[in-house]
Amino acid sequence: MSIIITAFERSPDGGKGLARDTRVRWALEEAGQPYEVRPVSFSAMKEPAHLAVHPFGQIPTYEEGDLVLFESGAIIFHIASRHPGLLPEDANARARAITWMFAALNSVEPPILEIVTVKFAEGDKPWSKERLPLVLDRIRHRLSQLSARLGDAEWLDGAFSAGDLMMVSVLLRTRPSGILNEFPKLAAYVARGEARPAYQRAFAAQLAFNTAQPSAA
Ligand SMILES: N[C@@H](CCC(=O)N[C@@H](CS)C(=O)NCC(=O)O)C(=O)O
Repeated sequence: MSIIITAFERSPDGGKGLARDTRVRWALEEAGQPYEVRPVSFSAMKEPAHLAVHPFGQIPTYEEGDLVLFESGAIIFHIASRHPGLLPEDANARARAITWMFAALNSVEPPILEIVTVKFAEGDKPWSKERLPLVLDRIRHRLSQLSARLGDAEWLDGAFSAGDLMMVSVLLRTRPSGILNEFPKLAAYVARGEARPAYQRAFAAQLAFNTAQPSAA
């Protein structure tokens, strides 16, 4: 059954791989599943056809036969549940890997997303410049806790899992701020994730997609 995901027609990051289709591409590459990409423009995202697939008018989405999913966490959990390689066989190890997926999305990504809010959505507010250091300090606090837990381990809990895939994807979003360099263990962890052949393929695919010449039609 063919898999179709959606991605920005042109990612605002110009192909740096920070849009959330990259993490879905990465999971599909780890699972060895071929997929197609349907580009969606910012305006099409808010129209009924896309809203029928994604209630909040966003990307990524995932279609496989009559299964339609949204939310990168749910999509990656689905891929990891259906194919070997992203979740351990042992039930307790599996539960812990899933815990790290939730931790990435619920405890680490929210403070990181505040950078975008303060810089763009609130950038014109008189208090925005004062707020930014507070936001960065909250991120530092969370990253120092994560770094302490990771320690010198290669991955968060034994072998690489969907928990690491999600955590590395979330941490990559701090890259434009440079904050990751303050946490050498986390920077090395992210570099290990980026070095995985499946990540390399996913990154190259989104880069090619975001830098392709628009068709003449
Ligand atoms: N929690 C959602 C967030 C989805 C999301 O924010 N997608 C962004 C792209 S990475 C988007 O579509 N932004 C455009 C918009 O919200 O209008 C997920 O993890 O999939």
